[in-house]
Amino acid sequence: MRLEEVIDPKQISTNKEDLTNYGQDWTRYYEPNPEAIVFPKNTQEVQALVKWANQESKKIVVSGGRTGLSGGAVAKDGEIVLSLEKLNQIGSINEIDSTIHVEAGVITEDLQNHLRDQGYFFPVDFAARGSSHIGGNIATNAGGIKVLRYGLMRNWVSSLTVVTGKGDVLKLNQSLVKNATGYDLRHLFIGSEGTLGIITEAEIKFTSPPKPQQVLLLGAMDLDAVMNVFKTFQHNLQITAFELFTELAMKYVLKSTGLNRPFSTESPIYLLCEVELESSETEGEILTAFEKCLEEGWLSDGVINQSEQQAKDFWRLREDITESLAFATPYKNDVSVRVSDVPKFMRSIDEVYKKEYPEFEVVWFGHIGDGNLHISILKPENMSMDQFLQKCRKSDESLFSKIQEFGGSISAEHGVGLSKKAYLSFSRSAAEVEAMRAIKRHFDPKLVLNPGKIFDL
Ligand code: FAD
Ligand code: S2G
Ligand code: ZN
Repeated sequence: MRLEEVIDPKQISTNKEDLTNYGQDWTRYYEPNPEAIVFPKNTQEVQALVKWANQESKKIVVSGGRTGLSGGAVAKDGEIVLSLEKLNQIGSINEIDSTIHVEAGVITEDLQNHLRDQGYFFPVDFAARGSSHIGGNIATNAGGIKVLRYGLMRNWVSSLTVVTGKGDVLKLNQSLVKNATGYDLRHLFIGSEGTLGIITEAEIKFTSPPKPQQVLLLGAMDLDAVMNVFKTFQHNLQITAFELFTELAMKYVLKSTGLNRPFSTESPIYLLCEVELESSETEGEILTAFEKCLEEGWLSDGVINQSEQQAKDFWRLREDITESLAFATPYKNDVSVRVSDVPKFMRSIDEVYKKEYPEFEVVWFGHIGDGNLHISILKPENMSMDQFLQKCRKSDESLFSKIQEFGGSISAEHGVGLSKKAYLSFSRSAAEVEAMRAIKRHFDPKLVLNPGKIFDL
């Protein structure tokens, strides 16, 4: 049976531009080469496509907002890309359950704004919010800048409708708060990166907006100082974000945004700390914590936002780092260790880079409050892409051996996809990977969905 007999030909595209755009995500190391792009409009059409792929031995790559950073939505081997773009309806809100029904293709920021306009708050948040889909956020168990206070995407999924790789439609958990009836299969699909099933609908939880917040931009002397500042703030205040970036990151983001330096003192490390003003005393408590960190010599300088605009500008210094580095096609890593291990870990890796790869410009930034570091290695102008990738992949071995030593993760929040697949064993045991393969075989016996992502069978 031909694809045109399964879905309206108007919902199929094979034009070159679409094949390129929908065949890739944010990574730029794979040549997109899909056979066609299909745009189903509902769960039933997704199910029909998956059944067809099983019958015709076709492979499907599931595509959301394509902001992924590990190649999960890349179609490089003639697959059919199934885009959830047309499943973009925001449904009814349930103010008793504090849930809202969405289709998978709803853009993250659209949901945030829709709930904000009704006086509610959806806290999964990061710089790609304007393009990423809720379905993609669920499939990657997205983290972002507010995990410290609100957790990851996993914490906000009340129920899921999924089309499994064999074409079954599963309605998981029915938005029950308590449901002790065997394995919570919802949590298998969350973070499965499109390899077990296609999320078509979800009931998403929401909460009340935080009280007004203050944002501090601080200059820290070194990594041990960062830990002391973190301890001081988190044990006295309700912090919603605690982000780090280095002077090198600051240099690039100032250049690309044209923003002003928040204060004149250049520091090796900058911290962005967002604090909720829980009571009229909180501003004083923030000042006390800030002054203590200055007196202890942990901070060189710092500033507390005096306006909404300044708070936004401080956030841009952190959130625009990715865009500001894009010119240098950076080689990215997204790793995590226990928060308390960050100083030792970061120092040990920085030593490796400085000693073995002196030509690398390494930009460190990330959600330090979660022990999550983003590393962007900028390609030296005089180095070919092939040579650069070869050196970076070689340097990964040192990075991931260190990760293994610290019991950390080779992918903190961006997923494994294609780009981290070769290193999975640094974070997951053979027994764990075997268990994941068995689960994959159950839900997708003909290996229709996202072939070659996370691990091979
Ligand atoms: P896509 O890239 O389209 O797909 C991602 C994976 O999910 C693929 O494996 C795909 O096959 C699968 N998938 C997509 N939709 C579905 C579905 N409906 N059902 C099943 N599988 C599906 N991520 C973070 O966690 N934290 C951050 O702070 C963060 N910051 C970012 C900043 C920038 C500037 C950029 C470009 C990306 C950032 N990301 C971050 C990464 C990315 O935005 C997230 O992983 C996001 O959740 C991906 O959503 P998406 O819809 O773009 O997914
Ligand atoms: C962030 C973005 C991706 C990167 O900004 O928090 O997840 O490594 C990252 O550039
Ligand atoms: Zn991040």
